[in-house]
Amino acid sequence: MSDNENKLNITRRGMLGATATGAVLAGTGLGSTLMTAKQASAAANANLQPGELDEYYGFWSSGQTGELRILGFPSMRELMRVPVFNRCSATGWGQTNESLKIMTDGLLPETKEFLAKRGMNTYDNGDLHHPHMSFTDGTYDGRYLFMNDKANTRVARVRCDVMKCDKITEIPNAKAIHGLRPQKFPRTGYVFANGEDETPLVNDGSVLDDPSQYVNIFTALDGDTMEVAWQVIVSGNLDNTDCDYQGKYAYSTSYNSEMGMNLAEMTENELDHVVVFNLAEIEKGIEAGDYQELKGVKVLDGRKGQNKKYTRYIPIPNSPHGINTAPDGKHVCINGKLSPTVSIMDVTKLDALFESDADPRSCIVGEPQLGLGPLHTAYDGQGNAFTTLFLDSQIVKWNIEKAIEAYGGVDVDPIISKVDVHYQPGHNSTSMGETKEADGKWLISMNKFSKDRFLNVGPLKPENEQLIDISSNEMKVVHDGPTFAEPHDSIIVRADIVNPVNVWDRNDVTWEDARKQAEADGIDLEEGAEEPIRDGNKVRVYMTSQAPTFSLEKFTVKQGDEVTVYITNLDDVDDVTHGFCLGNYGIAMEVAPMATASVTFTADRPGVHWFYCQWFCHALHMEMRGRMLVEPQGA
Ligand code: RUQ
Ligand code: CUA
Repeated sequence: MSDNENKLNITRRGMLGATATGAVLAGTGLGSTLMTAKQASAAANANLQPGELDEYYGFWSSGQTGELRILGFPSMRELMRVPVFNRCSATGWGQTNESLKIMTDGLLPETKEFLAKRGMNTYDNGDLHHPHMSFTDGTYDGRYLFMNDKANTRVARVRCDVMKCDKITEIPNAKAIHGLRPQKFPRTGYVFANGEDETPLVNDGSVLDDPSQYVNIFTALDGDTMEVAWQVIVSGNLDNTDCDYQGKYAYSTSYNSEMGMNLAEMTENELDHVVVFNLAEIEKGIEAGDYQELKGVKVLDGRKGQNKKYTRYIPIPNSPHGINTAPDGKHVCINGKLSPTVSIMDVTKLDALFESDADPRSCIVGEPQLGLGPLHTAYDGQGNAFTTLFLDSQIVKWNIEKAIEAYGGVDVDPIISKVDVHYQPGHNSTSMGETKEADGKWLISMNKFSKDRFLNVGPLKPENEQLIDISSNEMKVVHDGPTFAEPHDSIIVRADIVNPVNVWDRNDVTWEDARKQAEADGIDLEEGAEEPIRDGNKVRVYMTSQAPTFSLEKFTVKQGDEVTVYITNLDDVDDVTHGFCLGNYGIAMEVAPMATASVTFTADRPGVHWFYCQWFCHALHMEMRGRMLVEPQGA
């Protein structure tokens, strides 16, 4: 923005009211002179001094990057990247045997076959939109994070004790897992996952262009085992999902109730819907055998017009997107996207929909007009809601009770204030806002475009996530946070809930296979072996690492051998991670304190090959290296 444009904006916004003016000024540098004392103190909190720790963890998705990111919040400092669906050069994720087991175990047999034909073990891309933590009794419990992969129809879990992915499940029958939420009560429990794209139920190529045979699938996984518990066939593309604080219902927004195949067909209807899933009735249906088994999963029919007690369809204007349960345990906001409205659903009225044939709209108790392009809503735990307006590039703060009164005919305006964000926000998240412990301190607006907010880095620009102080009615943008592709969604979790370890437990399941193999070879992982163990053309090298040395300074194999290198890091000190990088072999991995990691490759290049520690560990880190000698074939 040029100075002239700023001046114009200030004048124009000046007429719209003080809130918008403040926001514009805050972005110009003039803002500092107008900062209230409260804003100054909030800004000070967000800008921590060196060495100060954050009050919250932020768990960020990364969209098409395929990883999970951990931020310190509110400082917005990026702390860690946890590879999940992607391939990671630093950690060896997607290459080590331990990560490949996690990435391949949960794939469908047909996918394994498909990938094998392409010479691949697993997909190396993903599209991770929605990270959410496991719940106990309506709030985060610090056990796991769950996340979706829209690109290759998977759901993953990250262990919060070590902050590593431990399970990835490919979802059968469904296509493109998008919205995902863990059950809030009594605990997780179920993880609900939406299939966004519709396909023929048996998708074997026998049906191509007969949309009447296309279906969408809603999936419940068991969060403890990461196996699919059941699926429900529904009508319409499923977008986002959430569930109640009572453990009775899950619900998903659905655009394209028309089941159209192109844009014109998909947006034809004025009303789309929310599908409500009755968990107890679905469990009864399974008990009673009212399902078909498809690819090993029990699939119930909850399509519109089935009139079974599994689902109800609530008409909502128009292509609703985000769906968010309020911390009051009663209200759910359904964001209209193509409609300027947010529909408020009262979960206490859902029983009646299933028991009698009440008008499905009877659970809608408010529908305020908030602005253009409402996508997602977050909460402060004090009865207020914050909705992103994609087209208006604003966040609107509004009061839920007032919106309900207005719907009942009372002449009140539920809108409290609006603030400009830069630019085009998708998700927003408040501190603890998707739990019953929402604390109303901070809001993050995840904006899809940064345009001119940062130094130009070429045609591909970062996104911009803006930190907003919501401790008063006037929302204050206090920080811009550029990010690489494309964190859709985030959660902000009080730091005391998350307690990762510093050093791995030697008994961890992660290297169970390595331990078994070592036992079979008569080797102790913690001691390593002086010589490679040969088993036909398979060779196993057992090494330990302790700064600044590997237990082997060289080992010899034959050209064509299938070599597995196991490394156990005996350093049990905070932050002494070693690595193993084998030069010109394309091999590299991380070995964290007290962990074992292994990698398998074919030694098809004869000669001397240096391996080195690729994670800085010691003053003699550069010297932490050794040689692999590969004898040429026939020698
Ligand atoms: S959903 S904004 Cu996955 Cu909104 Cu992205
Ligand atoms: Cu060990 Cu660097």
